[in-house]
Amino acid sequence: MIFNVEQETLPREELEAIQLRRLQNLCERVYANVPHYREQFIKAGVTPADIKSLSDLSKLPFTEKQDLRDNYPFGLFAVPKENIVRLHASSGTTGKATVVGYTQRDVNNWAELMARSFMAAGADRSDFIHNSYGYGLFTGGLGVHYGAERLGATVIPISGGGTKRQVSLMQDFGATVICSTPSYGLVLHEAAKQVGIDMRDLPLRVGIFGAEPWTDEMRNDLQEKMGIDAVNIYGLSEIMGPGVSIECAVAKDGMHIFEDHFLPEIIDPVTGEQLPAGETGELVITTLTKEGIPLIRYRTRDITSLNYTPCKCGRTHVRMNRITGRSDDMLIIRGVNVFPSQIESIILETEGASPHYQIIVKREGNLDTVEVQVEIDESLFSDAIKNLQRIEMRIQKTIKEFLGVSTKVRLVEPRSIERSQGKAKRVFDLRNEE
Ligand code: ADP
Ligand code: K
Ligand code: ZN
Repeated sequence: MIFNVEQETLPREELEAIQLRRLQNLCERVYANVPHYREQFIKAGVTPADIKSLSDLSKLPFTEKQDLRDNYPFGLFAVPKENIVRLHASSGTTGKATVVGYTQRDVNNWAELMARSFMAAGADRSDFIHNSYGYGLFTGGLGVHYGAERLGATVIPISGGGTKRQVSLMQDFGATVICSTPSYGLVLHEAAKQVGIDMRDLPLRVGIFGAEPWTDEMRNDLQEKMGIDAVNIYGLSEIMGPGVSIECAVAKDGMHIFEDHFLPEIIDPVTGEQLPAGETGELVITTLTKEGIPLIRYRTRDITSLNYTPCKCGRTHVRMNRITGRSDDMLIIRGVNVFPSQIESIILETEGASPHYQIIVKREGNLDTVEVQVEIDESLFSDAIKNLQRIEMRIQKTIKEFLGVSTKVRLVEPRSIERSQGKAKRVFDLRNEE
């Protein structure tokens, strides 16, 4: 089931022709209307007329989060302020918030892309969509909301928080689709158990999880706990919000990027060179249709790779693989690069460990130390200390073996790690604090 069959199954040649036309138009728009871009183009010695093929993309300057900050709040907007119908701001996971603006057309396109996303995930107009993404400046809530309405489904705008009530409303209203961060999915499941609801007995059948990195092991866990198909959705406020890409339920193997609206590249994050298809690096996206705040070669800081092989579902749009982390998130521990998601995979594969964890990095003398705190599975809580120590040792040993870093793994009591309503904070890097 495909929401926009024509656009989502375009032969690549036709797709690329559309992309080129839109890229040329984009360059003209930003050159004429955004002083920052005109300066950057001039500095790079390029004019809109130099973009004759898609490969000319690499002549264009990158845009970084810092550029949005330097032009805070509205300096990168490409239309008169009265044409902006909505503002959002990024959640500021890594510093000061950045502001984005949408024209009516941007908002309409976003709704369509989210409607496409729902259908890719296996939802349709008969679904009841329980939307636990936060409503407000964060793009998650409203992005999902308007997409669900465009699809013609029934949206339940519950937002984050009040977890036990959420669970009973899911039961009362018979939600069939849940949208949340994967970590909040776990929190919902936990609350359900506490009030005596087995989520597998609910009509729920699809979970659309995103907004933070997660792993295939976490997918299996959520699918098992809720009796659903769980798919990965990706987006960022600078580019649009949720619905930049999503996995199809048919393959569950990488997220289709809606390429008629977004032009992706993978670059080496250090040299900025474009990498060949299939290689892993930083995802860079150019917005092809956005009017309010179009972005040229925006460096997402997210690490992934692109898969151009045809997909079983019939969509021709390229797939991006699961994000292994943000380049900002990568921990360098005594010279070894580690992504929190790698540690997550190991924890989730260990029997007796729950998926609730946090990683605390400190510097003692000149040495980095890592403590991984993992909640014990409730069923094991009363077990002999000896068994618990065995679990700690197993995780510790596996991390050392697979990631090459020594850590101290500590099992902690069930529910002792703080639960989040949105994006979970897993890493506490205290190395640069007194
Ligand atoms: P902030 O940068 O303040 O967190 P956003 O709310 O716009 O602002 O978050 C976008 C970021 O969230 C992405 O750049 C990415 O790092 C992360 N993200 C979103 N969806 C996913 C996903 N499915 N998997 C991994 N990370 C994701
Ligand atoms: K409906
Ligand atoms: Zn597919």
